[in-house]
Order: sequence, then C-alpha cells, then structure tokens
Amino acid sequence: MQKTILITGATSGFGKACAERFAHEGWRLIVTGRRQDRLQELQQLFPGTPLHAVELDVRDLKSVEAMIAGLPEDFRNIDVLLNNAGLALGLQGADKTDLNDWEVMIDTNIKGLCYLTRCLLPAMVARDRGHIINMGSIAGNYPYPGGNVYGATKAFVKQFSKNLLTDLTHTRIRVTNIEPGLSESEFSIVRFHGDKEKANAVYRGTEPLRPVDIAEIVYWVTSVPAHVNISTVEVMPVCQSCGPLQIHRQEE
Ligand code: NDP
Ligand code: 8X3
Repeated sequence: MQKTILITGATSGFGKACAERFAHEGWRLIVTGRRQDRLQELQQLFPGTPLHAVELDVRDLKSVEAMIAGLPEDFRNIDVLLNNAGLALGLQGADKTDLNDWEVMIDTNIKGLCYLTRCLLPAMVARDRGHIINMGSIAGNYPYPGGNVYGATKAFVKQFSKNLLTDLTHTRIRVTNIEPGLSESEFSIVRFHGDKEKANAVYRGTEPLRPVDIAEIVYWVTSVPAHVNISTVEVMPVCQSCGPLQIHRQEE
C-alpha cells in the first residue's frame, strides 16, 4: 500500500531533499512551508507523485489544525511525520543577541514541532502505526559560542523525542531524532539574515553534509523492519569533530 509522509519545511534544504527521496520511493507527499512559490515548484517537480501542498507557518496552531482538518481523504493516514521546519537566527553572544530572534527560534523549533506532533499523534495511536522523525542537531549535544538558544531548542527536541518514545511504548509508533552537523543549505543564509558572504564563509574549505545525505538517512530510518526503532542518528561530515573544553586564563 502506498505510504504517506508529511514534511514540514519542504521548500528548501533537508525537507526538499526528503520530498525528492520519498517521491522516488513512490510515497504520497504532504509538503508544507511558508513560501507559496516554492510549494508550487514542488508540485511541478514530481509528476506522477500524489502530492498535497499546503502553505503553513508551523508557529500558528490554528493553521496547523486547519491543515490537518483539510487533508484530502487520500492523505489522511499519515505514516511518517517529518518535523523538519526550523531555523537558527544569529550567532551573537547571549548578552548581545536580538531577543526577537530567540522568540522566533523557540516558537518554530520547539512550539511548532510540538503542535504538529500533538495534533497528529491521536490518529497514529488510533491506527497503532506511524513514525515521528524530528530534526535535531549536534547543536543540541555540544555547546558552541553563539549557539545559545538555537542549541537549547535542539536539546529540547532531543529530550522530547526520548520522552515521546516513553509515552508510546505500548504502541508500534516509532520516534527518531536526527542530529546533523555542518550541512550546506539555506540554513546559514537564514541564520545571518540574508548575508550570503557570511553564509558562504561557514562552508569555505570544508566538505559539508548535503541535504541528499540527510534525506538518505531519513529514508533509511523509515525502511528498517517495523519492529526496529532507530532512536537517534548523530551525523557529521568527516571534516568536523568536537573541540576541546576551553579555559580562559588571566594575563599574569
Ligand atoms: P533551510 O533553511 O534550507 O530549510 C528550512 C526549512 O524550514 C524551509 O523549508 C523553511 O520554509 C522552513 N521553515 C522555517 N521556518 C518555518 C515556519 N515558521 N513555518 C514553516 N516552515 C518553516 O535549512 P535546513 O534544511 O538546513 O534545515 C532544516 C532543519 O534541519 C532545521 O530544523 C535545522 O535546524 C536543522 N538542521 C540544519 C543543519 C544545517 O547545518 N543545515 C544541521 C542540523 C540541523 P519556509 O521558509 O518556506 O517557511
Ligand atoms: C546546525 C548545525 O553546528 O550550525 O544545526 O548548529 S550548527
């Protein structure tokens, strides 16, 4: 039977690559994001794939509820929810950062992810099948300067994923947290508020992960046997690793 995946943030980067990967495997797609023109492009990209595109800001609970209530009959039974929509804003120290950036990250990466999960879970529990895949980050595992609230939102995603699994032990629903490291997408352009030079500098001299690498992993975690739950995948490019602990020494 044809399976259905709902992808948040399908208009770019990981989400778009996942849409391509799952379309290739013959899945039914529900693709969402705020940019209508990008959603229209997606509709052209996969001729022959049943695709339902919805303009959606995940921060708006009423829109999330309306999107779910408005799903066409054929798209109602969702097998996989990919909670991918998210962003980092800024890389300044916590004493200098724009408080509004913090609010947008919390509203999107935490609250939006919770809205989708809470609204879709009852149907998954009723069917006793489903898979929630959350896009975490290595930023939720390791601190770095300027990572402050972004990293903290991804630490939330990590713990929320683990707690979801605990709540769902009596079901056959799977939960996976994927934690990528340095990956080239529109992520850094968004982080630096459209400054492409700063964004390019992040990847200069590196071979970062690509959205297709992440899509491959997302597809893999869905394709293992139904009794197997891949709970966490941490993935970095070969050129990346964790740094040493730092100590600030005073001048003698
Ligand atoms: P992109 O900026 O390329 O894609 C982000 C996607 O999220 C876009 O489709 C965007 O769509 C969507 N989005 C952002 N805000 C909202 C919102 N309020 N409502 C709905 N959709 C929204 O970045 P990536 O593909 O790299 O990022 C995808 C996820 O992966 C994020 O959660 C990010 O934190 C995480 N991640 C990224 C890493 C990286 O290095 N790139 C590493 C680890 C994790 P639109 O603007 O159309 O709404
Ligand atoms: C994105 C990876 O290291 O820029 O989540 O935070 S990082």
